Amino acid sequence: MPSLFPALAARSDRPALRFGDRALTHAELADAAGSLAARIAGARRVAVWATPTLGTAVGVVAALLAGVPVVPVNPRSGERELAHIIADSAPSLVVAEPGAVLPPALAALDRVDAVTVTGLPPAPVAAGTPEPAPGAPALIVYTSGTTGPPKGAVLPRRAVAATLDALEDAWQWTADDVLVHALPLFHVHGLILGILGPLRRGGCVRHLGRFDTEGVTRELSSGATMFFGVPTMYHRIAEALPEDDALAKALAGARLLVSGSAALPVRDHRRIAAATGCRVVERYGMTETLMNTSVRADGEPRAGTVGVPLRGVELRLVDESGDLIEAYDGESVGEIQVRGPNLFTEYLNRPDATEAAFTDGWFRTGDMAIRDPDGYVRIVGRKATDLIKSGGYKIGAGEIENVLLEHPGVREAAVTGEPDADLGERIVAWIVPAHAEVPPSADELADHVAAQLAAHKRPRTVRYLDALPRNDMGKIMKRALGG
Ligand code: MCA
Ligand code: AMP
Repeated sequence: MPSLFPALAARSDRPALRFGDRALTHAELADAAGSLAARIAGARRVAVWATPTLGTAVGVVAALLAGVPVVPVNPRSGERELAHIIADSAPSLVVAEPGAVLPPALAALDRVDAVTVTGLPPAPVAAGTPEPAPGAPALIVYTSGTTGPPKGAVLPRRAVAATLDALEDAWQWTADDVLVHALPLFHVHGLILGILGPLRRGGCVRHLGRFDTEGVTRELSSGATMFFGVPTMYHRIAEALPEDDALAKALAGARLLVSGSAALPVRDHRRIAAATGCRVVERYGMTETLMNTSVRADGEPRAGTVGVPLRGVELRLVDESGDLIEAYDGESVGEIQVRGPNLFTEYLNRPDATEAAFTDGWFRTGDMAIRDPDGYVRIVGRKATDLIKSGGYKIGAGEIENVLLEHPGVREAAVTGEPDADLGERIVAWIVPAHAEVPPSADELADHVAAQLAAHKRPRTVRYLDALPRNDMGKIMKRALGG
């Protein structure tokens, strides 16, 4: 397979990565990642402690150059989540930013510090190592399901290349583009699109470290051409715009504003367009499929749609009885199923889950959609009510319920998602306390979930009940809770 990063081999002197005041050109990245690749070559798998730093980007590129599959790890993972990911993916090494303090769950792994300095001698690996086969695993990205612990989606090198090249086509993405974003680097959006995307194009990414509108304004006013964000970020931008002329001006000058990971409400689309004259483009993807559809840079922007299938992606709608929906009528609803080179190969160690995810070679996304007469796809919901999208993160209700039930103050627990203007959905925990007179506080339960799973999985609202509504079979009726 041709190189994932041609600009590294070409040793271009153009900027590649910038995190705060630390930056590397493509040639410098080739040397830094190349020397790190030489140290990790031959490892079975490498965990990357995915802080939003230069070291993470170099570590991931190094592993890809060395042909070693990468497991990006949320540095805010709680104990249980981290233990599961490490046990399941069994990496032999962990790459981390120099100085990063790692938790005990990673203590047994050999640690290699990411190389981020400039002025290194040209690295042999970047120049000479043959590329692994297209089907070889590039990354294993963990994603939540409705129940149980997260599953590791094994993403082959072919999928990374195919999705990034399809986006080049859809967005007219070139080496002259400078992307700015503030997304976490342990998911597809921030890492594959947001870091590997610009590197594959020979362009540049500036990462803000954390999201704020000042950073977006600063970078888009000083050479950045594109911004990627989740709807929560665009909502915060829309809220800030009436009072912030500099932000409006900066966004108006952008070549492309892209939203994804969850639906961007039409109201926020409209507020941003009205204040900046710039239309946000939505694209639709999934950890397992990478990107499936997008509004094209040269297409008609239409709020409330995720555009058309990307080059190479086959997309079909299937109704509840399994029949194909042929109509492009703007009203027939079916599940989105996809096929193409952008897909994952399997869930790691989960042949049962992998088999259940496909039907006749098509991947069942669980997302429900309609198609407009001109092929634009509109997502209208999803099959599983036990999946919550909060801040763009996919979160399984069952995983949180299991952890809540382990708290000594909790007798019964149910988790639902409720509409939230900022997060899209907010996690709500419905709790029957073990002792009604001393219920655990909302903060205590949030801390408990954050410490075991991750901060973004913590309940934002806790409601106390005497009993959970159950049907005759004893199953919790979440609809009666409003979930
Ligand atoms: C708060 N914090 C806590 C607690 N409470 N930590 C421990 N225990 C607690 N009880 C900390 C948080 O860790 C965080 O720290 C800070 O307080 C605020 O956290 P939070 O409230 O979660 O932040 P937020 O305001 O809700 O964040 C909004 C956000 C975030 C920035 C938009 O949701 C985000 O980054 N979303 C991106 C999701 C994403 O990339 N999804 C892609 C997956 P600190 O402030 O220090 O961080 S989907 C995907 O990849 C597919 C393919 C696709 O289509 O894109
Ligand atoms: P994840 O598993 O975290 O990769 O999240 C994938 C899910 O995010 C998809 O199945 C969709 O439900 C949702 N999603 C991603 N992009 C969009 C979008 N532009 N509009 C609506 N939902 C989206």
